[in-house]
Amino acid sequence: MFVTFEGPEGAGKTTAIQFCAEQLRESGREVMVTREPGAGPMGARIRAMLLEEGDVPPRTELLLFLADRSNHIATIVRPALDRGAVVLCDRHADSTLVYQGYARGFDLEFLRQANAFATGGLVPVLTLLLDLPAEVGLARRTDKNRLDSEPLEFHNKVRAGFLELAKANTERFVVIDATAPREHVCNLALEAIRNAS
Ligand code: T5A
Repeated sequence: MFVTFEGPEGAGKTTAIQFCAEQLRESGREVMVTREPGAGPMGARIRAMLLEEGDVPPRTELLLFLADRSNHIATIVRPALDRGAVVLCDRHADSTLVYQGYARGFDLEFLRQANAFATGGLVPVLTLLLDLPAEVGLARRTDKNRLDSEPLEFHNKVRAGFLELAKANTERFVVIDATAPREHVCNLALEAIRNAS
């Protein structure tokens, strides 16, 4: 079962994923926690190029996210799904539609096709959108990466883009108010995963 967690910066995805993984493991499921960008040795190198370098031209940025994704799906996610594991992934293809599409301005249809190429057509069963105002999430961050430093207007477009995707894909999106207390957000995420299992 492939579950993705999406949302603006500092929405609490990592926190919710750790909680859900622990709870699901306690009930006997094999759970893989992973993320984009940055899973595996190649992913780690791509992540450093993407988030720790100075300027990265927008087309290069897009291609690096896609390269990370294609490697991640082929070498980590598919094998885990084939074993029957629950895969909890921190960001995936919807982040490309939102950050590189809604916020940077690349054509959405082109990005959909590029995502399908990178994933081989794999689509999550469930996408949990942890939604909150951009400034609330940014204020929670302690260590800033290259994309955090984009202006607030960019991050507002990110939030609006995610909400638009959720509205257009109600069959797999569940939107959670990420301004709620941590325990509440975590429990709602777990409930949504259990309902989709
Ligand atoms: N990106 C990514 C693209 O542009 N295109 C793509 O295709 C992809 C895949 C990745 C960057 O790359 C971009 C998006 C990003 O800019 P990242 O470092 O992986 O960067 O950043 P994030 O995914 O945004 O991860 P964050 O660590 O910022 O946020 P999380 O994981 O959502 O938040 P979390 O759990 O670490 O929590 C942040 C803080 O808030 C607290 C936590 O304790 C922590 O201190 N917190 C709460 N506080 C109050 N109330 C709650 N409910 C809380 N939940 C957590």
